[in-house]
Amino acid sequence: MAEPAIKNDVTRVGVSLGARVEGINLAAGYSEYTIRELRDLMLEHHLLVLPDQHLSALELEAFGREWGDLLTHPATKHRDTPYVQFIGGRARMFKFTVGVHPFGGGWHSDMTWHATPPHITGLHAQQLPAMGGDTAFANQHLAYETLDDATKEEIADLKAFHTGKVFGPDVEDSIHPVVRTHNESGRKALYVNGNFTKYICDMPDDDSEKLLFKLFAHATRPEFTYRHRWEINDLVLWDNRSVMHYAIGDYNELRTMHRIVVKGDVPV
Ligand SMILES: O=C(O)CCC(=O)C(=O)O
Ligand SMILES: [Fe+2]
Repeated sequence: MAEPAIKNDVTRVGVSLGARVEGINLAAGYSEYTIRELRDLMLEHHLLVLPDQHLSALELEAFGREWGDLLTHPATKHRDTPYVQFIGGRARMFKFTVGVHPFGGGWHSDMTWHATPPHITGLHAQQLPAMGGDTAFANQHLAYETLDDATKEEIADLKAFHTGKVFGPDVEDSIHPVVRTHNESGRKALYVNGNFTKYICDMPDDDSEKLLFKLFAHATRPEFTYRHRWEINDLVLWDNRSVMHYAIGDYNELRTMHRIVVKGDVPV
């Protein structure tokens, strides 16, 4: 007998992206069918909020493996497993230093410096400030689709250089297309970000800088965004092929997260 569809328990959380899925308790187990439905919902909404998930780091890892192979991250890992990142700290409210952010501060898609950056990231809220510490997300399909035709034409075949050296001298760099095509939905998305994208290849520095500045500004227009206000035990999953995100550093208290990143394909 087919399992009941979870689609009835899905509500959109933003105009541009995101859906909240109620009625799932991952700690009680899940079927292939549920995973398939979640994958479909991810393709449709680009970000899923699964509230009230009581999972250890190892259980989160096991759930992550349902989506594919997991990557590790050079900057941080959980004490129980290298396949879960432990992200924690006090963002020291508004103490900005140029080029220095709390982990995930600044608009980015995850690990774009990697040869096969993660398709999916999952973040599981452990400890939260009383207020603040939201994460903002921006739909990069909409960002691409709303560019004017001349810009679309200009960037169609461009590639950009992405560096991982912010995480250590031996971390890799990669070159990826400025516009990537989602390998499951076929939809195009803008794929450059202020954290890791250093320059457009085969273009004079000044032109590259101007073009990137223009693209970054457009990509993060508020119209494309959803801002998630976290509750403890929220598990938020997003598609890095479709969205960028920004961890907002507007708090002083401790904020800790468990995180998984699911290996993707080479962006094309
Ligand atoms: O802590 C957050 O809200 C997001 C951090 C981040 O960028 C990430 O987990 O990839
Ligand atoms: Fe991130």
